[in-house]
Amino acid sequence: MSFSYTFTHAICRRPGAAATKGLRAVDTGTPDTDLFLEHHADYIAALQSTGAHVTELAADEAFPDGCFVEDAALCLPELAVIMRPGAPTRLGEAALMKPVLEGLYANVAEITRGHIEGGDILVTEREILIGSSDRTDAQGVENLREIVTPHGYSIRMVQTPPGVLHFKTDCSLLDARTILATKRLAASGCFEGYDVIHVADGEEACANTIRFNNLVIMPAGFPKTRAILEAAGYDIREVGNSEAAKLDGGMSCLSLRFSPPAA
Ligand code: CIR
Repeated sequence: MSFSYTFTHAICRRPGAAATKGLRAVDTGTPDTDLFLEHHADYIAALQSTGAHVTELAADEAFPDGCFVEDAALCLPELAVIMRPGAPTRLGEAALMKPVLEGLYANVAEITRGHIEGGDILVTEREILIGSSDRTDAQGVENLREIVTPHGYSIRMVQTPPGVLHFKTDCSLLDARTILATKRLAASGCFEGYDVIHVADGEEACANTIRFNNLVIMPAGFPKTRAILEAAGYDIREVGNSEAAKLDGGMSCLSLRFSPPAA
């Protein structure tokens, strides 16, 4: 069983009316909250279709970006770690996630120094890759290293490309040895030792997909990359992402994916 892409559980949070005020690097329009909710329901249905149990948390209007739950925590088989988001408006999302994870994990640790957001963390079968970014700094990474090293994990700090929100904006794990990545990120050499599949030119916005059990869940509307992934043997499910994309969000951001330790 591969702990890096095989999961029994996921946690999502519904986007609220405040999503219209979510952070974005470039304003490409205000998200339509009804359509966002429709896409969100499709996303949850895709996760559930693999047999996973999905907890859907209620929207919290105090946090316009609260539906991007991935940034608030890191869930590993042995423990959960509450992150410390680098975006000031998102800091409180971590505290909101803590009691939820305490209900599922006996061991919930917390980042207390620097900043780190889950979107910058790619957990593979052999290591944890973390991209430094505007949201994730060396102090936060060192703090996470101290927490997870005793559990046998090794952390490798790499660089999120300039102008890219998160490391995983540009890459995804496809299986134990394969990563989907943009050419600009793969060119940095950070995936040496892995097999890399490049997203098609012009389709960089679909690099943020997720492998979730038997499925690769990708944003709708990237036919060339879909064809590449299908030819490589992956079972693809597309989910509409037009509204989350207006807030720089994608498939990984919308869930925490994990298998809690047996009680
Ligand atoms: C933000 O800027 O923080 C949100 N609008 C988008 C967060 C996306 N999360 C992710 O890539 N993990």
